Amino acid sequence: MTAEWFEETLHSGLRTRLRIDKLLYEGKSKHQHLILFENSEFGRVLALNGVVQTTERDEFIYHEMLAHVPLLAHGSAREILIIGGGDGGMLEEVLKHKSVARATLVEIDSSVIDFSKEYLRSICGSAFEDRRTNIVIADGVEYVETTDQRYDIIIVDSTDPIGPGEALFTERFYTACKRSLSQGGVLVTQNGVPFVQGDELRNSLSILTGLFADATCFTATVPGYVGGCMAFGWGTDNADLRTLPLAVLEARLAAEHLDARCYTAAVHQASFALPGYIAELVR
Ligand code: AG3
Repeated sequence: MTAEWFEETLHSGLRTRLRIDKLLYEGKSKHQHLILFENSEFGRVLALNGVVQTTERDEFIYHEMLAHVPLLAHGSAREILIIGGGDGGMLEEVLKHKSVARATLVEIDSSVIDFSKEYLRSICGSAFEDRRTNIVIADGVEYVETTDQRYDIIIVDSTDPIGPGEALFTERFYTACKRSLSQGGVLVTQNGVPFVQGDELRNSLSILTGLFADATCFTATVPGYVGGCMAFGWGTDNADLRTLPLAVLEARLAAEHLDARCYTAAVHQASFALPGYIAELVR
């Protein structure tokens, strides 16, 4: 029997294939095509509309970096908003922080949440059942435009800017995020792999630079997102948050029980050091 392969269709001249050792689910929700399979290198792999979203083996890198960097830089974040993130991996990392009083997750596709509760417990744990969790099934843009709540951290854990994710890369959305942040709050965004998605990062950063006193990106290498390191957008009016001394980050980390496997205070600081080809896209 010949093996079946999943082929990612995100980039036009680059196609990655992952072997489907066992197909666990395939189907269509109201918003997108979902596939979940087992792969020898990555464990369970979730792809939406042909694009790998998260895998059991490498999800810790993405979720730790996009959650712990802004939360530990802020130092006392109570109200957190996650846009997207229906797999629950980001929610789980956010809830590890003692300061967090409430984590609101706004997901457009409820089926991703139901599905993750059933198949991706190794990624979401019991995050959906935490008493601080507030799940809202809604359009992320409409939610941030209309909420009265102010958030200390907003994490955009989105798909790429194709299909339902497209609206989450617009000036309209980023402006609404800025409005919904508390004073000194931080917006972080999933901003693609700049080597192959440079225009996306340039576009987001040109908007964030106009909205925030401090806008840049930080990076992490996530093996399942091919093409090099991934960039995360960073926008805040408190420029000090990006230049905290190592000792401050270390003390904050020591006070938490994050059990992190990727995040360290030194990795946090280093993630803001941008290679020239990325720095060029950001200014
Ligand atoms: N969503 C980000 C997927 C990005 C894929 N893009 C890429 N390979 N360039 C992750 C959702 C995890 N909670």
